Amino acid sequence: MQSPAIDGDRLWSRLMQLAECGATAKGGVNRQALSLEEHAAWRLVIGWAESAGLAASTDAAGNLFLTLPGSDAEALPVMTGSHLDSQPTGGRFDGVYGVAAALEAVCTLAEAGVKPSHDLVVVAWMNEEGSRFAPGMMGSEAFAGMRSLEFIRGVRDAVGISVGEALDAQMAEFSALPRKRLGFPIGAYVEAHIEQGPVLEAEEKVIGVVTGIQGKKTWEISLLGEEGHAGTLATADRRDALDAFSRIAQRMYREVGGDDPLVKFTIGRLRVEPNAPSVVPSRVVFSIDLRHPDNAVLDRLGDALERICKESCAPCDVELKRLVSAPSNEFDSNLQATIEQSARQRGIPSMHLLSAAGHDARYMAPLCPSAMIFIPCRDGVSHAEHEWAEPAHVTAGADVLLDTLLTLCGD
Ligand code: HGY
Ligand code: MN
Ligand code: MN
Repeated sequence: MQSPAIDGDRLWSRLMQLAECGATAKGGVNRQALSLEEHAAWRLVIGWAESAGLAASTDAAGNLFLTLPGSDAEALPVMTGSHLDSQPTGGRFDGVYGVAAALEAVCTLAEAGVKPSHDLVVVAWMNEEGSRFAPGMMGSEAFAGMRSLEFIRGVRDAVGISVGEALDAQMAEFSALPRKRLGFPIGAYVEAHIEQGPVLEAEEKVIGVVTGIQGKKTWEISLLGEEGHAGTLATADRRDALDAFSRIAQRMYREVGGDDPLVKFTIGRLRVEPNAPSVVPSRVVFSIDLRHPDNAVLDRLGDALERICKESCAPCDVELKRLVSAPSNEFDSNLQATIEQSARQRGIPSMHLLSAAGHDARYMAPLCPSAMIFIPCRDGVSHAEHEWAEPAHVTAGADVLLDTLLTLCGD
């Protein structure tokens, strides 16, 4: 069946409206997971979905589903979407593009009177970014049964609010939404997303057929020392947690982040306590985000990071909390071929590439045939307020997504 044409102007307008939910002064967004800003985005997408005849629902992990019912009750749903939460200095496209493009594709079908054989489910995953609540990808991991609801609900943000409390507030705010059981069978999953890297733009391609997502490990590491008077406590008698951190960090940057350009090593969050100019720091808590496409290298470097902590923490103590350990994966080759064929038939230049950024699709891949469609972003910039994508690319990605959904439904 020839795909009906998506409305690119409507899609762009909706992306710009969603960018108002948590808009920052510099033109980006700060739309934290389970925040009032994300609730505002929920209300927009639910309104658009329901006006096209889709049914909105949620689950105990705070995921949002917008469903166009299919004709074959036996057929497993086909799912597509991404996330609505952002980084604190986020852009207008990371995550939200995948939700808006999915909604545009499915609404286009609904408005054309197409009744797909399979339920088509648009999803907005809870807390993909892991900014307010770490680790990220809580909604998709809970859906996939890879993280317990108990663990998730117990995680607290910087001001002590737990995911459980924020989830309960969201459920109260959207109490009219029916609840699906957490983790229902799906037949296939496709996620559209900006590349968040420079490759497509450099190669002058518009569609990225994503082969997989590189591996990732994250930790929260605490160094435990002792408060002391900055003016009276002798250096030799100090258990200075920040001094220990500086030794450990320097070794990590040198010995792990060093010469292999494929290694992505980031210390993105650092908390010093009591964080007072005249007190010797007693506690330092910092994050580590380590990524590499080769699983054996990722494991080896992860072990090296933990060894460095233990070797260089004295006279302080160290606590290592592993948060994520996700190997590199491969997406379904048939789905990749479907995406590539759609781009070719539409005369859109495409290429295969590995995703350097993480996505919820990683956790769908073990459940069902899964794939991702990338579009370029300007200068490869993301997780920054000046993140940008071109309207023509936004439309092209949604067109290819629509073709892929129709192929998955056998329509
Ligand atoms: O961190 C990531 O790779 C994703 O953009 N949250
Ligand atoms: Mn994202
Ligand atoms: Mn992101």
